[in-house]
Amino acid sequence: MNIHTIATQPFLDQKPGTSGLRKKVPVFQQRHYLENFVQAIFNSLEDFTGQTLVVGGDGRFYNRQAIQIILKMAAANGFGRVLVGQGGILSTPAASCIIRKNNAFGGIILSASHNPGGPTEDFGIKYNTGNGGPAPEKVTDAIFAASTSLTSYCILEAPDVDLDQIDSFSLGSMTVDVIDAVADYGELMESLFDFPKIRQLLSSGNFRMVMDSLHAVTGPYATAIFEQRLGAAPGTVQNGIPLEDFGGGHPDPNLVYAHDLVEVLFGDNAPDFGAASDGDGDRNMILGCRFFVNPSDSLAILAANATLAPGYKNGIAGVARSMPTSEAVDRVAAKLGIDCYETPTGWKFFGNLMDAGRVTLCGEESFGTGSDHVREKDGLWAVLFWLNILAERGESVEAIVTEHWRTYGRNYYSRHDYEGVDSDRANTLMDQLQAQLPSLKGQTFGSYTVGYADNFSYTDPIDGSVSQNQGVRIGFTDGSRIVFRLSGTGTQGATLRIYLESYEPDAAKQGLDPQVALGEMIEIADTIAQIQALTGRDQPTVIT
Ligand code: VG1
Ligand code: CO
Repeated sequence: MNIHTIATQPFLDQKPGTSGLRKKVPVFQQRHYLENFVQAIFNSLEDFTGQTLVVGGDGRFYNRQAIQIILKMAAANGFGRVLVGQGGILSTPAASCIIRKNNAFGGIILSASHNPGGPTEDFGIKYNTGNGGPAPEKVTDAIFAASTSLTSYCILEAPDVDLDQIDSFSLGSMTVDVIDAVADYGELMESLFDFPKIRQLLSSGNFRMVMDSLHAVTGPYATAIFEQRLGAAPGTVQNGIPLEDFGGGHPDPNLVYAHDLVEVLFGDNAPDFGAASDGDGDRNMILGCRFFVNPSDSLAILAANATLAPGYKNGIAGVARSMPTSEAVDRVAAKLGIDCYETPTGWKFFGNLMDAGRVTLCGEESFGTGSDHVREKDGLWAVLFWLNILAERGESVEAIVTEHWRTYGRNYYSRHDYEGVDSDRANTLMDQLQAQLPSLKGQTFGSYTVGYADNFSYTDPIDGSVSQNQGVRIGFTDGSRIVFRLSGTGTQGATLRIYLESYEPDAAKQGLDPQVALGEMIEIADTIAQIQALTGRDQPTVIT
């Protein structure tokens, strides 16, 4: 075998963020850059000789080249077998499913999720452990440590593998199995949801849906599941061919970036149901006819209606949400008498809770929902869950959501993002906030009084690990909240996220536009954090 050990020098910027290492493509194309990070992953792991690794990505620019490098490095480092999705494609939840189903040692997923793709846009790589979930902080810390002291990496000299044929190949003494990217995942979905009932709904002629895959990874999955298995009309899936640059778009399922879908669902003769997913297929946006479902509400509604889906018919063990996610799901958990956990932002914090059987459903305000069927958030799973609920209840999306508010009260919610802010300015803003924390409690702003102010710290109840500085929280005595944090997924400057929430129990006051309902909160956030003055911006880049 022709294994080469290549001398290299560490790059000092390979610290994984909220979800793996994300950089511009030209950064990854630097000599040895990707190789170093992959070797750092392998160096941080133990006892994987002869084991199985799962590899795939969201199809963005540089996906195929990166996979060829990873395959040859996996062979040189002693893996026994690699499962790779056909065409190099695997959605993030499908990769998680395949790792679990095959008892793989772990997986490498290539994606920068909702960030744009193309020769000068974003690329990313992350490692998932044997439970199918994103590596926890102790693993990502070990990878980073390994990356800073790397002196060489190992790679097999061999021709490229044909990623387009479903077949087995030998790479040195390792086997590469190119597998159907959709089959296992589709089977798992069929085991959780009532496919005959959803099929009835979709083929009844009285129900129209549109799924926008935004030219990203879910195209083949959505077409196979909705159009082929569930009888939705051909053309139900739009922008269904994965493209290396996502057609020039931003594969982010929100009201701003999924504008084509929004136009359809808010236009004349709008269909009953619309959904979109992100670059790597782990996020979802749910729309009804002229109606937007806030992701925090979506999590609460799935929890409240979970037993309508066969996979959850015996009830759910508990729920978890990231700290900035609204407290809507907490109210459902209280009513169901189950535990509700509050974790830092990022799916990696849910893994231990799911592995321990403490929670079944998890969610984040950032259009992420999922369950213990895999260990990643799962966009199409959420869409199928909604379809299952709609098929069972026979009501519109809007009717289901407004009825939920009447029962539990409405948590008005909005997130304001300031993207591409100068890093020094953003850090100054966070430092000044931090400095104010001890004196905020008891202060009154307009009609609101601060009940607590802190920087969120999380102690994992399973392994006791502590994660500090996870976001500044300012809670008011009436239950309203403002949260400030800096993004850990961006690749340019800093992104400041401000999360705003208030609670309205009175059904007569639940129909407001959240920007109006939260108007005073928005002003208070600016007063306390001096957002406009410090960022130099007079409005957010994205409001969701
Ligand atoms: C963002 C979201 C977070 C999500 C993460 C990865 O992180 O806020 O909720 O888990 O993206 O999602 P940040 O640090 O930028 O706020 V994905 O779909 O990029 O894997
Ligand atoms: Co994603």
